[in-house]
Amino acid sequence: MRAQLLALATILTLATAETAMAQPVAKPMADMPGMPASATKTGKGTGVITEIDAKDGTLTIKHEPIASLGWPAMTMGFKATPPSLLNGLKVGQEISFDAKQGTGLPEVTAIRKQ
Ligand SMILES: [Cu+2]
Repeated sequence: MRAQLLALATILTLATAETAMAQPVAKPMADMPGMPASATKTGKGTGVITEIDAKDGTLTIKHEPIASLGWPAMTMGFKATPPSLLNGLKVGQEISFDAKQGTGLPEVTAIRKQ
């Protein structure tokens, strides 16, 4: 009985760990499995700005899936190219944007207010 409980606890722990790993988090796409960092790809997306760092020229967007990039819906960080794209934007704003994924942090190359 004790061994069975132990096995059950192990299964639950593994299941919890797997669920935690599936949660969308803001991080470079290069860290994500199945996303090759070699070729540069582009795509258009829509989403909501959840964070802006004007000093670093970066922003975080909770975006809808972008098929051409193979991205599911998630919240992730982008480099604004150029950083002036961030001018006049606010957290909570709905935007559409052009994204570019090369090596390193994905870039946003155009932002349109919705
Ligand atoms: Cu993403």
